[in-house]
Amino acid sequence: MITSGKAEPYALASGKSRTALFSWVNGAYARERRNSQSGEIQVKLKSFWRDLLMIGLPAFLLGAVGAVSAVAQTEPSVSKVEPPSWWANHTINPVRLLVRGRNLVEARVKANRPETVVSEVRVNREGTYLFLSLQISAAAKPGDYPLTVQTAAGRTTIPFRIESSLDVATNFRGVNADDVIYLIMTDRFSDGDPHNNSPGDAPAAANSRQNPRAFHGGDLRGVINHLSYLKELGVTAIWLTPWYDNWNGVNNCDRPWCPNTSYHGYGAIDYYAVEDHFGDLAVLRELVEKAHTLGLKVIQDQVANHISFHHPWVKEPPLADWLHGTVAHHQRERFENSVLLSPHANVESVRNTLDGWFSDDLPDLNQEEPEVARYEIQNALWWVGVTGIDGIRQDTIQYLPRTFIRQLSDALHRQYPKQWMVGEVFERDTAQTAFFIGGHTGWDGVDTKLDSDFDFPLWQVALDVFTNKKPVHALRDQLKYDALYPDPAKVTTLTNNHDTTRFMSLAGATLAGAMLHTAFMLSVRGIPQLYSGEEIAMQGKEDPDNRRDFPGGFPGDTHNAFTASGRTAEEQRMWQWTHDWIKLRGEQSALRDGRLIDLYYDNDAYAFARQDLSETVVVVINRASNEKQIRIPASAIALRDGSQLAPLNGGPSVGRIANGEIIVSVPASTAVAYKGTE
Ligand SMILES: [Ca+2]
Ligand SMILES: [Ca+2]
Ligand SMILES: [Ca+2]
Repeated sequence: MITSGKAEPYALASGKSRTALFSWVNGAYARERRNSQSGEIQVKLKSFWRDLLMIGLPAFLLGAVGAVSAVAQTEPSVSKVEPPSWWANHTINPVRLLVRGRNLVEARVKANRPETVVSEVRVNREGTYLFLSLQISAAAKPGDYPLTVQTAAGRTTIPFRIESSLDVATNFRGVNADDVIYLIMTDRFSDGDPHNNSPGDAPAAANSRQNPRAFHGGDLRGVINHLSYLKELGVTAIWLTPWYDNWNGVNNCDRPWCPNTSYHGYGAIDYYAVEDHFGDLAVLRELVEKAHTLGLKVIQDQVANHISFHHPWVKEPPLADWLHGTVAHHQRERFENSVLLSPHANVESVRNTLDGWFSDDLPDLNQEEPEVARYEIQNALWWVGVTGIDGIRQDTIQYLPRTFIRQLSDALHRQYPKQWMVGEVFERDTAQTAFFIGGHTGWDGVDTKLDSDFDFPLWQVALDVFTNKKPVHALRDQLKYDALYPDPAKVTTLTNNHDTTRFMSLAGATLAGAMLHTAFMLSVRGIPQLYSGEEIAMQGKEDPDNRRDFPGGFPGDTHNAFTASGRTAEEQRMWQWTHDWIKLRGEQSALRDGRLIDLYYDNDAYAFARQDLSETVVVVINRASNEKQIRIPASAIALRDGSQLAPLNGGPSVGRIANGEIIVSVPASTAVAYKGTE
């Protein structure tokens, strides 16, 4: 009676709290029964009721409040599902879901619809993350496929969708030497939507064009608005800096780089959301679709190596080994990168390079934990699948285990055979960049299968040559190390990027030098990548000065370099030159795919041929301040006596080939191209 009467309110309680309360009450009742056996039942019962009224009732009432609160705390809840959607007939099946929530210990999960089946449920010790594998039937149609998660304390829903697949004819097309890539720093290109400039949780100081390290308002709509500009320039692919959602706050410190923000995008706080300053998934999909309609490909900047210090995983990692260490205990990256190349490196140095946190504030993910590897591979494929992008630029790729790079490359190619990934191996040593590109096996037995990496060694030499710090033959001297690449045509040749000083701000830079630099980069082997603003000879020293806003992209700009009439004379000259070399590359297949053959090199000049099965193009670069006569060994490129070299870009005409050679007179400080003709 006592138990049933007084326990009634607690019958509403669930799980462990209910059991505990019943045992407490039952314990008291049991003691009374024992006492009753000694003939003292009435006294004890009176004593019980008195105690209950005087002390116990308030305590019971407090307990009731606590128990109700315990109910709320023990019911399972779900706050994030990653990935939120997937596809039927996908090469990854089952897909592995990571569910963030509360009170998930001992959770059971089942699919609400028969086309999906749940297995391999795993919950972390804290009950804050649940992993599950979801098998998707080939017959599953696009739509909602919720799952039910159940614990002893209650149940809740895991939302999940099956997406319709995008058309492979117009999406996922990969990138190759037929393309010219244009790098856009989204925050600094154009503000197409002022409504997203100040998200609710962003302090005013985070969004200020006066601070070169704050958000400036550039966004995906701004890129959409200028797709026609890119088409006019002639580039065929755009690489956008990361669009993952980053932290909206401001870092303050007493160092020169503070206050700063995550406007650059390299510190994800959510791998499955679009930065709210840039737009949302719908705008991103619109951007890719409109780019594709114009014949422009889109490359996503992905960052598998590290996350923001503000990512929820930093305080609550899904697994104990999810990150390399914790905020309190982790290695700081020492950037001894060459140890990655050496078979003689000690394991401590290698582990520091692979596991260390960049500048202490970018926590490093542990891809050797299989759950992390699966998460990141699916994340990469999810973005490809939902947007239709054509390529991926993988940030800081050498700090990822090489076996993981191979896993990721394999997974991309298995699902999207044309898909392309270029890795950032920011090294000036060709042995190191070549070590990471796919197509050959390193001393460690690993072929990364990586489609491309950036040619930073040639980038450095070219900057030095065209700012008069090295003889021109240094270009050829560097290119001979192409012997280290399984296929040098697959490297991505960069003019510059958002991490490097702009050409026009280098010591010794001239407009003529910048023009030679661009001509060389657009005619040498590889896949050329330009950095937004180089086409108008923008200035900018090291980060963040090299990330100035594109003129004309922002409200109130009086200078608009998006139109010919808005450009200065110098800007227009550089723009037209860049445009013309891109056009030439597009017209001449040999400039894209042809074999590179050295013809002549000295302190001032470099002549080379690009030759494929259908044509031969000769490029001659003369850095000297006077005209130069260059002797071309025509027989070496199978041009017969009597045939000609026809100028392709306004260079002076030359005579007919005789005795297996021809003399080309190249005006001062220019680059000319000729095509071999009968
Ligand atoms: Ca904006
Ligand atoms: Ca954000
Ligand atoms: Ca790492």
